[in-house]
Amino acid sequence: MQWDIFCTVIDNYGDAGVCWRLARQLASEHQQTVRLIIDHFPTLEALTSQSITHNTLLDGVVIAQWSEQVTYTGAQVVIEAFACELPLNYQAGIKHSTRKPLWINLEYLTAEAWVEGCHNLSSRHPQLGIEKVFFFPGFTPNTGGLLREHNLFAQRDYAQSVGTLSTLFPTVRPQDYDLTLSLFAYPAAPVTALLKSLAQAKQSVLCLVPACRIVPQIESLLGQGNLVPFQRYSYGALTIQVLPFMSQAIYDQVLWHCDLNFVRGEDSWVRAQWAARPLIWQAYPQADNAHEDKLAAFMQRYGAQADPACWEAIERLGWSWNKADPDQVLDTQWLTYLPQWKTLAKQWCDHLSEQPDLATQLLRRAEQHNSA
Ligand code: TRH
Repeated sequence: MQWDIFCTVIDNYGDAGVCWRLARQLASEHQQTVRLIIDHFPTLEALTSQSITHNTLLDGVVIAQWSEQVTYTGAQVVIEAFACELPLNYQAGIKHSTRKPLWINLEYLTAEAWVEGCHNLSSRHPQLGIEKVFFFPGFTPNTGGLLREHNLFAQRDYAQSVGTLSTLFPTVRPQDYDLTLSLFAYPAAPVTALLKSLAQAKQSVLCLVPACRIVPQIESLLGQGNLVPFQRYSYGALTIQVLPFMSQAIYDQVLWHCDLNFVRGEDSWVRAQWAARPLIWQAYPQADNAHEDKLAAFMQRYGAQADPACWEAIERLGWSWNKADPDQVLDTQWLTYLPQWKTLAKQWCDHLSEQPDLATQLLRRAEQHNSA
């Protein structure tokens, strides 16, 4: 089938990150013909480490520049990611087509229970008279699932067993430290407090910081500006290394090799779950604090099988990270629970992987539409 995936980049990397993974997986694993229509090539260039121009073919996906002139060329499936609103010209093309495509609005991920009642519902477009299906990714069998490539765990297990990080980055040496963590966060996070607490830990700690907007906080903590990527900076028991922004594939490997990953938004959050390593999720901040409901819903699922004492420490860290509470972040009790937390992370990953993945579920939905 021919798929058109539309994506607008609101801010950050998540919208493009999700759409790119989905597009690649549909093309490479499911042999679909995929066009990704996106309004900001630089974001995609950062995620792929490739240069992109209009109609670049990358990993089997045609990448096209979003414009109001994009035409409908008969795709059987149209994905409007995160309610990005299809160009009017394209909508008119659908309206006049003889065989209507399956039109899907792909929603943001949340662990909240209400999505089960809304997943796969459709509503008729008032002007076009076409059904639009609302597809919710999620954590339970009654949702659309999560993006997960079929060979992901084999790659992860191999990389974790041989330790591929120092091969990729010779100066990044987790093997020299008791503990390695990665820190990808929004600037509101209490980064300084966390690093101060780790500087006093009994263990030696390596903190990897992919280029993001928390770097200025680290520069003030260290009292130096312009931190050089890969250079090691010491702060008490802590060593800090800033990493340049990597392709998704390489960032995945960083996650696989850390003992704890701080992640954010949507896509890095999912990838950290597939890493089967402890994670702290920072939800994308929303004006009305709606993200706190999302965090609570996730925490409830993630911690359901955890030992209560271990869970109390994890929960405290998770909430204080999201609520930017430096006093609570200073409590490093969670360090003692890392081995149990690792088991929990593996069990959680195994549990989630029992669900069919998002691309497969979309494909099934499209096949159903086509045969109707
Ligand atoms: O960048 P984000 O904060 O994106 C957010 C969220 O998706 C949010 O829900 C959305 O509303 C907002 O964007 C517009 O976090 P996220 O979702 O984790 O996306 C980051 C992407 O960047 C993810 O695909 C992983 C990738 N990445 C790399 O490829 N290389 C890197 O070095 C790093 C740190 C991340």
